[in-house]
Amino acid sequence: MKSQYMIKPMIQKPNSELNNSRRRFVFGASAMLALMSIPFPKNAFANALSQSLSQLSGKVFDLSIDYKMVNFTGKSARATVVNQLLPAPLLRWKEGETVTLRVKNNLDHDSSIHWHGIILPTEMDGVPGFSFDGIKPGETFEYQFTVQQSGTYWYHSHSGYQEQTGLFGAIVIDPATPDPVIYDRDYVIMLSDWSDEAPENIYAKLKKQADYYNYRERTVMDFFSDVNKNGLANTWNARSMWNNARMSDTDISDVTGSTYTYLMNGNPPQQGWQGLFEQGEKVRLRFINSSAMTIFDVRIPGLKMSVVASDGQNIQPVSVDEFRIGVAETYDVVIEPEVDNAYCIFAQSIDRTGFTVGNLTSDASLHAPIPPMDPRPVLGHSDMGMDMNGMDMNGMDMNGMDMNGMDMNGMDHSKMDMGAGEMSGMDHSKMAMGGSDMSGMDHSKMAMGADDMSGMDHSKMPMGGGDMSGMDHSKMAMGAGDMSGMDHSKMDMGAGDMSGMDHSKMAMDAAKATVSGLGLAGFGSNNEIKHIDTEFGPQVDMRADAPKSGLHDPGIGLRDHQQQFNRKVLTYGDIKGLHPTYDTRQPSREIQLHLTGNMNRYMWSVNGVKFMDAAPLEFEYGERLRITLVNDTMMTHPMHLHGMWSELETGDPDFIPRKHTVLVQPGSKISYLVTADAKGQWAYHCHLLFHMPGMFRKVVVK
Ligand SMILES: [Cu+2]
Repeated sequence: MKSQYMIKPMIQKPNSELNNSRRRFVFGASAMLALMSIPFPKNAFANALSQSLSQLSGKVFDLSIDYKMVNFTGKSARATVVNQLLPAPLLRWKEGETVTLRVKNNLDHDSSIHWHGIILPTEMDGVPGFSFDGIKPGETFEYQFTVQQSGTYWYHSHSGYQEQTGLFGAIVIDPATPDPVIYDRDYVIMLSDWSDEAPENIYAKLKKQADYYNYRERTVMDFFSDVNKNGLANTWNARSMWNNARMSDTDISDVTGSTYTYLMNGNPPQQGWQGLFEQGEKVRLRFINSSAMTIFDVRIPGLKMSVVASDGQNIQPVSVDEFRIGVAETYDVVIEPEVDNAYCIFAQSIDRTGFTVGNLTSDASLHAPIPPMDPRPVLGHSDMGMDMNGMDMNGMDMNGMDMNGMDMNGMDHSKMDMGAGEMSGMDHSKMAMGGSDMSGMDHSKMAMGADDMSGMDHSKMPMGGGDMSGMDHSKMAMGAGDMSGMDHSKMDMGAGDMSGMDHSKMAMDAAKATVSGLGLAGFGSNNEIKHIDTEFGPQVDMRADAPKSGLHDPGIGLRDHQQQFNRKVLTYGDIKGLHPTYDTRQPSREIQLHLTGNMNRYMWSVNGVKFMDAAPLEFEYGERLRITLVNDTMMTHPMHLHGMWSELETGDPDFIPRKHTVLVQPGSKISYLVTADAKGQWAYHCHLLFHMPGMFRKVVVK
């Protein structure tokens, strides 16, 4: 226990400017409360010019980039726009056609447009320094490429902070063959974050004080309520841990609603976006998160959403009530709204400091009420990659824990989600279960996904005499978890009555269990998590020693939504490609990359090395490889690889979904496969705009 623990610094900031901002925020929050407690003003949509996206279609497009004064907050500020629009015009292409895009830069700075998620030649990718030199002031650059895919994508500037000031637009590509998704009407829903502050100033403030925009540190009142709930010792330990790590347990986002106004298709919340539908229509909503820094949680109260595409690629439909969309990700959902009703499309920021809304109705005079925001999330031990899930309790001595005679009959482990559990290294050696009555234990919903169970040592776990008849493992899916290395050799199951144990549907597919750490395509990595030398030093303030898989975790702030609100939240583990896996080869190697940083100094890096000092990553043309990302920070990072698909290993080798941007959760790991089928130089980076200077790599395919 650290004696220098103080409450004061957590509730008071010496910085007077900050105090002003705090007052502003408090005002903002109460204004928001007022909004939430009453239905949407009846005339809000009618009075305001609820902006819809303007669309350009065809094969040749003229786009011009300009500055423009806009007003989203009551104050006017300068934006960067395309054809005078924010968001930029929606471009509608057709799969198989060759498109030409003439982009004129009327700014007094270099500019560029990157076609996000589009498979194209490296010189058309629009990244200054990699693909081309950028577009100089007054010049026009002509992009031309053949469209080889269909679905929902977007485009944005890859120069400076232009993306934050409005330079982003949607791309919808209609498929060459009949669309497997059935719908009568579609809308693009573009989510973004606007600030009147110049992005240069936001970044400068973060460099000076990383939690500048975070005024939600837990207060002294929270402290006493935690004491009541968890006891003094536990609260004290948790608090001093956070203090030692010099982080706040509510630092979910770097930049928050204290400066941001969240927009839906360019409409601030007080105005909202509106979409109409007619009786019996299936409506396809194409969500695009074109924010600079904001991850959103999206739901439509009263409606199930069938998620049909992720990052433009069709997936096997998943019915959900809510989903998280990382910066740069896209999700298509199909809904079946009822006529004479209005629905609120509600997107709240991950840190619950603000939201943006739309009204979906068959009758323009109807307006859905805006739901309250969910409670703010609080970071826990597991977000630091410390697995406290009753599994790896560092330092806790479970030796001699005597479970003899414990009646485990009727134990319900149904909500014990081991999906993401890393169980390697578990030592059950002295856990005596002898004599326990385990009949009636229900493991039915105990999903063990593609867990790495290698290294589990059950050697001295005597189960002698235990009555295990009646244990039902039938739905205990153990996927193709690597169980090599599990040592049951000395697990004495002696005279236990195991008759009646039903393992019949326990798909262990032993043939698939592999001995190598590489693991099979579709199931992710089995390799040991290693922190290399460059990860040690003042540039890195945290290393996840027991990162869990991010696959089945809805994410910070969403984990209890099923139990609390009965909302099914999409997880990556739910996503399976609609199209069978394109490249069925096994990966021939794996690159483990650690997302690192020093939160307090606002420095971001990969493997502890910032972009400027890093050698490029080299892929061999044609190779099939795996990338495993380990998040050694408290932030959720959306990682985007240009030029090639990121094939997320969600547990089904036959239907590996393709993505272009993958959220890596705090203290977690995730794996995807890449076929290096595109020669050239490609960017690979965190899509949080202010993380990009450090958390960035050049990928060279040759
Ligand atoms: Cu990041």
